[in-house]
Amino acid sequence: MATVGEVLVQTLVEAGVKRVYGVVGDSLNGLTDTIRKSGQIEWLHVRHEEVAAFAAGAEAHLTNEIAVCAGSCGPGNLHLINGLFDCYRSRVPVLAIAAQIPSEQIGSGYFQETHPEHIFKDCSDYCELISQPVQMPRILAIAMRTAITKRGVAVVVLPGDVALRECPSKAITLGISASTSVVRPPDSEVHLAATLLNESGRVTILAGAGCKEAHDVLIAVAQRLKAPVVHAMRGKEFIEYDNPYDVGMTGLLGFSSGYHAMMSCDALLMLGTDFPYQQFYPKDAKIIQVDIRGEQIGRRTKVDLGLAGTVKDTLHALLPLLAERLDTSHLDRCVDHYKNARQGLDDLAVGEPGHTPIHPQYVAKVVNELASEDAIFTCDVGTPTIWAARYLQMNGKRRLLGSLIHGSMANALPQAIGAQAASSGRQVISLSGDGGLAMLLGDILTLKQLNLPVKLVVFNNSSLAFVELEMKAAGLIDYGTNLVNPNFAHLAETANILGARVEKPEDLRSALEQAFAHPGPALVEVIVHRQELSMPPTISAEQALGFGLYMLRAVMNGRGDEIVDLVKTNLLR
Ligand SMILES: Cc1ncc(C[n+]2csc(CCOP(=O)(O)OP(=O)(O)O)c2C)c(N)n1
Repeated sequence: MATVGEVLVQTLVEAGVKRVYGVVGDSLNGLTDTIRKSGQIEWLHVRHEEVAAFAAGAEAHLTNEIAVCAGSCGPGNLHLINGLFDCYRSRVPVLAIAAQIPSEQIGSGYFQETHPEHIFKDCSDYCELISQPVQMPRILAIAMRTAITKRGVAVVVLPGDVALRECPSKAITLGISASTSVVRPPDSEVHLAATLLNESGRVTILAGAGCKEAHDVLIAVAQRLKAPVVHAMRGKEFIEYDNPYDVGMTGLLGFSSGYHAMMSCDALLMLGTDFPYQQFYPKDAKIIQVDIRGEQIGRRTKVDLGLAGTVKDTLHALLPLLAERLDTSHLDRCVDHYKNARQGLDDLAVGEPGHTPIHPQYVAKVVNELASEDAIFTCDVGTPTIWAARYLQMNGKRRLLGSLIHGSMANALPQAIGAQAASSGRQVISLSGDGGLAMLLGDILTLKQLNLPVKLVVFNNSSLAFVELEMKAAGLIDYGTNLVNPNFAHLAETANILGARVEKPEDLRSALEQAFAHPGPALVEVIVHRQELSMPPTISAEQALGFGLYMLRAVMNGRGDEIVDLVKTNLLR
């Protein structure tokens, strides 16, 4: 009779799982040994379980298929948590196997004892303890179906001894795949939406991650309504390209054209977005919101009409009902504004020989130019996300991943690991912060060990720069943000990874070219300007006051030069 572990692995194989990310440990040994013997699933050994969870999330994001991570009992699976929160909130299908202490010891305060079925509740859609072998196939099937259909996280808690016992029940075929169901609101509601849009003056579209697979119909709707399209960061990879209606982003990472397109409309059509910042929504416009998850409708701004359905299916129903609009003045104004804003951003992305430290914008711009047509980018939370938002160009083939809802630092390297493992042959580039990279630094070793040719571009500004901006905007003196860094390029070389350190703009291009052409993993560390802080598209009175206060305090603390820099790089834009 097959063991529980064997039936579990058989189920994973039949569901198309190719690999499991994790760190071994006694309570997991039964499972890892079965994986070894199966020869059909790869065990991808990372150095920190958080990396395993982020990597699985990246794989799921890119493939649309369920991906798997695992951690041993107690601390091993606790380390998964932050990465799993990211997967859960980004809605990607991930199964986590949380090994548990021997079943007879549960409840006795045993070595490494925790209760994962409680701990993982907040970051999963399904979380169950398998306390006896006969349960396993059914619990696993429910877990996997939940993760796949809800696009979320499922956790099975499996004591090591149970995994080794004989399994009296057989593997269950899941019988489902990632949902391709057509989901759209009833005709009556689609008609209401069409009437509202047809009767409104200026219409603006705000598009998010739910616009995946809806590119063409979205453009057709924008064309019909002569509506500028603002995107949220998670929508960037799906709708920014081949889009003459694109007017950029709004929000804290965005720029002024996106902000004004939103604020100057009479009707806002929100498509597959849960964009969280209330202050960036128009106050008086009529708002229509389309979202596959009805529970998200209206939770950020008031909504006049909420439509529960996929963006793609809903827009296909809506498009024939929309009257062709002839007045292009709102669109023209927003597109012109965008051109100006874009020019302003491009002007900052310069690398004049001899001018140091290098502008991080220039780094992002050159990376964008040199990256392949179908590159996969990951960007760390912090300023790398801003540079990615502003300077990476999407084209329908490129992909862009970040920790864009959970907002966890140190996401980029782990996500690059998962992206590369799942997409061999594609170029994977991580835009890493020096703080972010250092946080899960151990896993640069994984690149060599698993032979993953990821390219790490490290923005070394010797600081937690994004937080410095936050502090300054709040009128605080920056504190606790300084980083005393090693030479990351040397560090990479010690780990047998190609390393380069770039201090002058004139050396950047060739260093990146060399790294990108290298067949193995490579790290390019660029010493960038610390004060190159990006201002939100509109700065509130409190923030402006904050900057003023910061300056006053900094001057009083004898940091006048820094102020001159700050004013030059930020406030005079
Ligand atoms: C795990 C975690 N810790 C702390 C934060 C708060 N935080 C957000 S951005 C940031 C700084 C990131 O620094 P770095 O990676 O060096 O990028 P930089 O902004 O300097 O370019 C911090 C500390 C966070 N988002 N996640």
